[in-house]
Amino acid sequence: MVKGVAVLSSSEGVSGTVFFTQEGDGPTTVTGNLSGLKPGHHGFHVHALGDTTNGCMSTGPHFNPGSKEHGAPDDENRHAGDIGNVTVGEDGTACFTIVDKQIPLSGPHSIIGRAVVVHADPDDLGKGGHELSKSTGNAGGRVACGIIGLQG
Ligand SMILES: [Cu+2]
Ligand SMILES: [Zn+2]
Repeated sequence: MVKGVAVLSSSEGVSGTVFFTQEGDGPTTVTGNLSGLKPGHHGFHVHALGDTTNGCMSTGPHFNPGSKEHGAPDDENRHAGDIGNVTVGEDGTACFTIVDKQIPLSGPHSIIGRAVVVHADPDDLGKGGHELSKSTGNAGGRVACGIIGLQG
């Protein structure tokens, strides 16, 4: 079992912790709690770089080792980092579990040392018809992020 964790911080009052576990070559389970977000759907991705020197802007684009287009978690054509949306309740918090096969915690496409990012707006999963739909899901600003590290 390999475990990872990311502590999210933000200049906009958003905080949270996201945990990752992977058994062998199986899927990765992502569980997390977030608070301080506006109610509704928020794009949630693994971005390529574990660099927050310029806040969430320096985490780079969506992790995309396969050079694909942006999509939904269950699409064949998606960035590895496209793990969809999180749903925030009226109290501004989200508690979620995501199971995904494209975000391993070891090997050449490991997400350890990269970043998770929460966006201001919903991810349209590549289907919104906006000029940004096929690159970012038109998910708006980056409101919180954290670097994914190995957890003991
Ligand atoms: Cu993102
Ligand atoms: Zn993407």
